[in-house]
Amino acid sequence: MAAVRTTSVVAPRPFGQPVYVTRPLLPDLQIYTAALQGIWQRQWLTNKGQLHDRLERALCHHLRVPHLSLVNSGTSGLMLAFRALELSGEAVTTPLTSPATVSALTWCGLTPVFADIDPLELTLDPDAVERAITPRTRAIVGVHIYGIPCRIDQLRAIAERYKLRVIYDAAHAFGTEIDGEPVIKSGDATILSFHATKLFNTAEGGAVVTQDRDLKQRIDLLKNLGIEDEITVNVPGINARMNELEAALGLANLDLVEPERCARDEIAQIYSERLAGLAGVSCVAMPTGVRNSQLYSVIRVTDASPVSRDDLYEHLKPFNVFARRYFYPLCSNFSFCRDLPSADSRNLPVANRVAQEVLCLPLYSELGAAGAHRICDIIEYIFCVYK
Ligand code: T4K
Repeated sequence: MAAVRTTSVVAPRPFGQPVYVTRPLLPDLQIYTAALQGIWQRQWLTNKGQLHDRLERALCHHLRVPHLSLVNSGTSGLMLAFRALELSGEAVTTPLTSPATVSALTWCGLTPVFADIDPLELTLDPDAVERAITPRTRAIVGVHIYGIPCRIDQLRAIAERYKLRVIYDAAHAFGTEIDGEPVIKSGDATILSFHATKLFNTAEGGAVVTQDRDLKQRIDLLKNLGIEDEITVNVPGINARMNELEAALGLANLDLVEPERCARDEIAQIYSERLAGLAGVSCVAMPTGVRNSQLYSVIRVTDASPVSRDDLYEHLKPFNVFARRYFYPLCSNFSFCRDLPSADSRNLPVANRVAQEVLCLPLYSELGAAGAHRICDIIEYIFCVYK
């Protein structure tokens, strides 16, 4: 840990309550209770209920996509996409992601092959992707990490050249647009997560988005145990159904998403204006033309900073501020991955460095501008004292 310097600067007061990296968006309880009353009356709890179908339609409209299959988590969405596309062999992916991406590949019998990331955009480096391709490669699995879109055009060109499928993990990219176009329209399939910690949530849940009606039908079949009718099952499926209580929450939350995103814009702006001046600190920014999903407010604390990322993370805790080091450690350093040849840190120098630098700061509307300023005061104080 960095040495403590004596200083006359007055320590900011700790928050009275824990300040987490995020808080779930929740509708007015009366609105949700009214929706529950309908569920109680219908006595229809899951298996393609009325609210499930209504939420699918509402999300297609909201996100401007033709087809979308609701599922019970982003992770199951990934597995369904891989199975529906009948993938086997190797898939080139990023190590800077949630364990979900790599676990889903592994559960589907696919071997993840890690490629390094772009040092600024933090998504897959297309040149590294191309170098990772072997005769066994069947897919590229890109992650729009922190809502930053992958280099879609370049990945598409590589996929066409090598006849590969492209699946995007857009767990962080609800509402992300590039020049006005929804990022989730790219690739053969894109998955979304509606976990409690996401901008739009159904407590647990997710979706698979595709432009291909047949693929949607296959996913709908697979998510319901492969059941075609009462006596016909021709493929092994899983239970990845979203239930009515989750769909009701989603319907009630949908109108709240845009105001929440705007409120988060203001908080992110405060962080970027106040923290960018600190030595060795930068705010991760969206490329030009990208509409930010505002899921995470990410700073990078580099070697040039007097306080390391890990020290800053620890020193925030006594102030009741619980930032998160998403995604440290890298997936390539997990015990079940590190023996893969592509997991060697010499193959992933950028990702290994970035994983030591990133810190997600609290970002949710309830924090307000005052809360964001208070967190900046605390960080400035830590920089002043611990150097
Ligand atoms: N792909 C990517 C790139 C992902 O990031 C994820 C999920 C997935 C795929 C898979 O999607 P899902 O299968 O999960 O739908 C959280 C989430 O559990 C996980 O969904 C998410 N990524 C990951 C980045 O973050 P944890 O272990 O950090 O969550 P937890 O419980 O520590 O929550 C973080 C903070 O949020 C807490 O400190 C407090 C707050 N919180 C959390 C919950 C659950 C609340 O205030 N209320 C809550 O109900 O994984």
